[in-house]
Amino acid sequence: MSQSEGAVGTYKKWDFDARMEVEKQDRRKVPKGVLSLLAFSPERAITLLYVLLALAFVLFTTLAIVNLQRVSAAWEALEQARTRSENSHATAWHNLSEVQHALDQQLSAELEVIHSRLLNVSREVENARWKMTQCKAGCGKELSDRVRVLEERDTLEPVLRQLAEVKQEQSRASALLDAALEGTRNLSEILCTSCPAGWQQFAKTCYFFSDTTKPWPSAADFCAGFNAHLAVIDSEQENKFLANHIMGNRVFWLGLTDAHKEGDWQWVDGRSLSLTFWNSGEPNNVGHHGEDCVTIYSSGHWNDATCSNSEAWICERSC
Ligand code: MMA
Ligand code: CA
Repeated sequence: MSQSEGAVGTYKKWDFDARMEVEKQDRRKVPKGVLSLLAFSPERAITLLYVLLALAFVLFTTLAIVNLQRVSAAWEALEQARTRSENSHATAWHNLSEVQHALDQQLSAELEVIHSRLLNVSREVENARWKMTQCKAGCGKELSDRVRVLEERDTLEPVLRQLAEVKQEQSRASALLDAALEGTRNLSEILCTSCPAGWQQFAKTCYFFSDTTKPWPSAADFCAGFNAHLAVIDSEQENKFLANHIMGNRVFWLGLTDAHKEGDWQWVDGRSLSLTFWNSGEPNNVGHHGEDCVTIYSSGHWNDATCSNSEAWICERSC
């Protein structure tokens, strides 16, 4: 044995020893059952392989069968869905054709109506055309007749013109008459001769001072009976004129009232109250019934008094 061979032999021995040691250690680690399984001969290994192969085959077959079942179930569901879809498709198609049929019928009925109307219209057009051809002869005559009438009217024109002139003359005369009437009215106002007996005249106006007394509404009625109204004062001169005709402590109703609305004084002729001669502290609307009618004192001052009081009164009317 060479030196190197000796070295190799030493190495192999060492290697074998080491492996034995490892195996010893492994045997110590692995449990006993597994150890018995692993401790098999080549024949037993082949048998085990076959068994494993058979097991794998069985597993594969089972899986294949299961999958096949699933596929067939899915296929069946698909088939059912397809049938359902075909059915619904057929139903929809049927419905559509029915609707179309109904529409067709309706349309043809409407077309029938339109057609008959068109026939009527064309008949009417034909009629009108016929009438127009007929008219060509007759209407021409009618037109010339009308022209003749218009021409004849020309002969009336001078007469109509005269009539217009007469009308103008009449309106001129009426305007003159109005002016004359206005003149006489002014004259009568200036002369103012038309105040009734017992009435006083002041500035183209007649006044009546009563000797008796009445409540305000009756006094107003009395004046109306003479085409007059209770006195309405619209100047200081007028107020003074009336006051001068009042003797002593007598008072007279004036045509001033707020009976319709408290505090809203109005003259009986509709004029609004602007110039006033209230006594100091008036109007005070005293008493249970209030004071809605106005009297004048000899001083020329006014007082609101109860309308149902009996007082003398002054009527007024233009001359
Ligand atoms: C007083 C005064 C007037 C009132 C009368 C009622 C005499 O005057 O109060 O305002 O209208 O009384 O009689
Ligand atoms: Ca008063």
